[in-house]
Amino acid sequence: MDTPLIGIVMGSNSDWEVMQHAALMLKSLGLAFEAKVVSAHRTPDLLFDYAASAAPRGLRAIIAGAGGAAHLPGMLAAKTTVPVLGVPVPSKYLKGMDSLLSIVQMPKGIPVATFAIGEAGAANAALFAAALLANGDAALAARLEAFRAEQSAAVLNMRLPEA
Ligand code: RP5
Repeated sequence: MDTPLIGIVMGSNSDWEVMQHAALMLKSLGLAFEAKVVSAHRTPDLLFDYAASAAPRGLRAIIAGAGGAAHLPGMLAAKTTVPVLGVPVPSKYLKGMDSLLSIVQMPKGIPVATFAIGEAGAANAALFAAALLANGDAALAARLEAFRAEQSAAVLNMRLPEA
């Protein structure tokens, strides 16, 4: 098993349905990652340990997903300078608007890169993490280019039904 370069964390296993899209994208790009449940308010000590160990363990980015009053990405970012990519997970009552606003509205000084609510945000966070790492990895940059080319080809091949 390769040493993980990207950490995917989420506040609950109920977030996995969304966050698995980050994992699937990293897998398809051949990037080593780990995925764990770390809750900001239910396991705060684990959150601190995870953030403290991230850089020494070689993590280059952390993709953090949470729903509701989503403290996880911001608190991780407060405790490590490893880039934190926040994914707002849809919530039952406010449909993820609460998650989005709590992740995106970080006060000045502690940045969290915030992505779209839900699956698209999870997949895009993985693509963004890959782009960060591709700066120093030509093979990964080529795999990202290939992904883009396949995506373009799929759209160019789209056909519409007869009206
Ligand atoms: C947050 O509360 C989690 O990120 C999750 O989105 C939400 C609900 O958690 P569960 O009640 O499903 O464990 O902490």
